[in-house]
Amino acid sequence: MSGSKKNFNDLSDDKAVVEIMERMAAKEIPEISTAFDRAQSMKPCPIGSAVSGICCKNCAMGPCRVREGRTGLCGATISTIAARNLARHIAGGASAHSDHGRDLAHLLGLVAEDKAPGFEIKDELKLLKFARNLGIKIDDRDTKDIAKDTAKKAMSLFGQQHGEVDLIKMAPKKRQEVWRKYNVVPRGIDREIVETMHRTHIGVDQDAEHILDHAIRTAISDGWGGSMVATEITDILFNTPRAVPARTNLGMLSKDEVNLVIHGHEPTLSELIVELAEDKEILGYAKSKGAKGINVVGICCTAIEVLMRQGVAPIGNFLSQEIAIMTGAVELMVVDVQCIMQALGETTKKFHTKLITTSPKCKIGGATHMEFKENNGLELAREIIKMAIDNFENRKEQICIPGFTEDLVAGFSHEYIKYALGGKFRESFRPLNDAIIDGRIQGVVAIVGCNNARVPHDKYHNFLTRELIKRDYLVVLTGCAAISTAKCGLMKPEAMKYAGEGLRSICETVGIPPILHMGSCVDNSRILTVLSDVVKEGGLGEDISDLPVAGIAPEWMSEKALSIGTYVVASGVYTVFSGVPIPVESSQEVKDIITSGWEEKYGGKLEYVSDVNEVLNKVIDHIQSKRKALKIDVKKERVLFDMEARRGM
Ligand code: BF8
Repeated sequence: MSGSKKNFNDLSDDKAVVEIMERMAAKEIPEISTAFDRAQSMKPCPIGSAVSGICCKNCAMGPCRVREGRTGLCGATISTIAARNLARHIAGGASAHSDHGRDLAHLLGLVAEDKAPGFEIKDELKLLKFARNLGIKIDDRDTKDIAKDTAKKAMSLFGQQHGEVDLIKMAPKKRQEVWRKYNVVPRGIDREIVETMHRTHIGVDQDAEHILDHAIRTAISDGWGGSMVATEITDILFNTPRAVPARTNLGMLSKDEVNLVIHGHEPTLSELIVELAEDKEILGYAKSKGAKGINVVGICCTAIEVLMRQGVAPIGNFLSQEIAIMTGAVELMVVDVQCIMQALGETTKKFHTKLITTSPKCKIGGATHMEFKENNGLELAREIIKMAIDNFENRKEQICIPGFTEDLVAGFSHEYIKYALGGKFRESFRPLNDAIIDGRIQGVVAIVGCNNARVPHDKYHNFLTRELIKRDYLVVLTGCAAISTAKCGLMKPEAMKYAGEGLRSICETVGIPPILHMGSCVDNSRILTVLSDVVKEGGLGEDISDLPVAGIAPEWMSEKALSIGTYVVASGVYTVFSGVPIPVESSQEVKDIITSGWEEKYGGKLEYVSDVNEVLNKVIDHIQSKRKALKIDVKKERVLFDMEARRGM
């Protein structure tokens, strides 16, 4: 990698990542091609931008590159192609989240039948709550019977052909009515994804708005369906998160312990690895090989799952995955699904690091495949840890672990936020609603999504978070955005000094940081649950679209981000994408549909804004317009009553 020190700082906000790049430039570590390099040496294909036209490759008469005034060979217009492409991306994202949810529902069923050694139901209360939402009979039935029926019902939501996916009833009544009015209530999760593929096949749905309404239906089946199933069952099996202190960044790699990195999205095998790594016998084995212990750390959303429940250190987000290997200190990286760069296969070859794939859905060249099945989790976890230990002696002397770490507090499930706000006996969102109404908190902004090698790493997440809390906007985060702000020190109670006076007063009273880590990407469903509860609490309108809230995906790159953005919009929230455009730039008609068109129907719009300062202003303007509509835009003076005044009341 070439470039001056200054350039490296321009590429990433993460000092640890910059240090590794500098050391590679100084030839202290082997030269490796990273996503940062590849982004510089290969420009993105310009097709899809407003000037170059759009590409349709859905049949073999093409690919057709269509510019303004022309159509594809079949007559498809720019708008039809743009809508079809966006719908397919959304289906891709929805399928990833939902397939993850399906696997957890399957696991819950096996746990209920005692067929998954090592796993158990850890949060019975959450099971009962979820079972009720699915219409399962509770009475005084045995927990395992309830779990069996819950798993069966959750599974059935995927293949359901008619009716409504039950979980949409978790949304406010008014929201459900909006969806029914526009006929976008999902009938079944898999059905909507399959129908997206069918409608976008050559010669089927050719009306951009009609295609995009189905894209909305598909996205709702993700947020209020597949993702909701994934989050709820993960809590049931591994516990609902509560505030948990932890540390982050590459400095959490250990120079004298076996470093085992878990990476991907599914918590199942990783939870077992984390638990087993503390087993005395295994620790003894590690010591017999010269290591002081076993250090399990994580990357991306698998890291977040085990952070939220067990305080495991997330050492980095999407763009840190290759960089972590380059420290030379990673004995083994075990991956499951999603956001795993194929480049890891080549990168790990240049170091002693072993790369292990475990999902039946994911193999990577250069990796060893050790397949996870629900009934072999314990043995597999043990085998993988042993493999990492055995590899410790192959570590070269020259390792380079950047000395950067940061404290953070994670674990803000919607249940924990409610508890933090009201205490054990009066848990409620009332204090949050009141703080928004009296203006100490101006609104809530969700900053979510990825890193993108075309965008300076972490910088947009961190900039927007700082600017928003300064102005009294509470920020909630998930996914790589959350890891980003944790690494820069904003996710700890001490960060309240950066918050405005109003937000700070709430954080001090409640004892929370000014930004709340709500989990992995699949856990954006938690944000939906909070929004519904805030509406139900009262005083801020009757629907999510009335709330002074907004969503931002500043460094997005994955199809999942597009699905999330779309279900958040469908739920009534203004959502801005930045960094790189949503792939509909070439069609003004489609841009109009997903902005003013969706706003008119669903109360939320999906917009791309390139300038990050403008993103900030637009989000603030939007929230202020919602405050105005709610008539809470005028700051009420706090009146302090003395005893005399009280007597006169
Ligand atoms: O699901 S934020 S880069 S890691 S897609 Fe991937 Fe994006 Fe990160 Fe988690 Ni989400």
